[in-house]
Amino acid sequence: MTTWNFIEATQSAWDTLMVGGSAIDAVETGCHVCEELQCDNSVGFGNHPDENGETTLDAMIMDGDTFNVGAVAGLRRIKNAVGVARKVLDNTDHSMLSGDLATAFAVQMGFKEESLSSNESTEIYNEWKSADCQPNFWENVTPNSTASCGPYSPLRSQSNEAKPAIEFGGNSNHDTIGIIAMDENGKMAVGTSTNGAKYKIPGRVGDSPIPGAGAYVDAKIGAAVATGNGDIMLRFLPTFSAVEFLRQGYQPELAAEMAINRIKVVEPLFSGAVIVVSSHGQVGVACNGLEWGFTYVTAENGTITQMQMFCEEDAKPSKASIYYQSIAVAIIFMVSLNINKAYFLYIRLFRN
Ligand code: SD4
Repeated sequence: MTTWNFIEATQSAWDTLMVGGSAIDAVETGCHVCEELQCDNSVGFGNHPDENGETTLDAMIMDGDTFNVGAVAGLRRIKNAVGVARKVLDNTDHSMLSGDLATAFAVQMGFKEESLSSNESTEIYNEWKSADCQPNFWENVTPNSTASCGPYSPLRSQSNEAKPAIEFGGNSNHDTIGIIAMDENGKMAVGTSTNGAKYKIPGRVGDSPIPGAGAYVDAKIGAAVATGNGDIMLRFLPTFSAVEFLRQGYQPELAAEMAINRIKVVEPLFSGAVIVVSSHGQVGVACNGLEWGFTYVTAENGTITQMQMFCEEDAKPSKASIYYQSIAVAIIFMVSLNINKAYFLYIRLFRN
């Protein structure tokens, strides 16, 4: 399964499994296809420049049997970020490398060092500069970051207000690829690849390379991948919590909803989605704050299917309210011979 409408990536991951590749191979291939296709401008080189005009990449692969992770964060000047993550997984005892030193590792592993800029990223950057660097991710700085470019200095007084998640950048900032693959032996792996948030402050790392945030897998239980506002998501570890909800016996649909709801309670304007697949292959998906809904792609028995859903914006009834409503129904049933009394009890429970 993949996030968004990344059909070619899903197809290539499936094809990899069909020729005997492992779940990890499938995840790597799928993510890399998206890196080459620059899926939705959110994956791979040549888009989402940072404040210096540079595109940098985050990627991760996780093995559901060993819990081993290979990840790169803020990778510079290497196009195949997921390939480098795979080398971290296969050729080191580490889990994550970052920045320029990840680039040096990649070069040592045989990857080509090259610019990740394109005409498009340069144009986006120039337009952003001429629009006084709006929008941006700065807060509590001088000069006023909602009106001018930097360099900024910190203001003495700090605000405790929640960050306006809605300003993450609209739908165009939300199209990271996350893949869950299961091979014929039931082995599972997950992976992500992204160029992160457009206009990010250089050095910013999102959720995608962080295990438990962008993706998580325990092959005996299931797997989850996430997409959306990584600055918020990595604080809540939604993919870890979704897998833990599965472990507690919740169905994938509920596990996905509960993982999203944990974020939503604190950050109601948060935008993002979580896909959950149990070790039995059942799927659950939930999203929040995605105006156009969430698209995902499944591959099952060779059939690639694109699915579309809209996010549930209304708060779900709490367990307590479901409990009280059940009691009310029971009372109404028991006293159904006395309609007036039932109505009175119902009003007492719900109108107070
Ligand atoms: C990030 N989560 O770096 C990523 C952005 C994204 O789908 O597109 N997610 O915050």
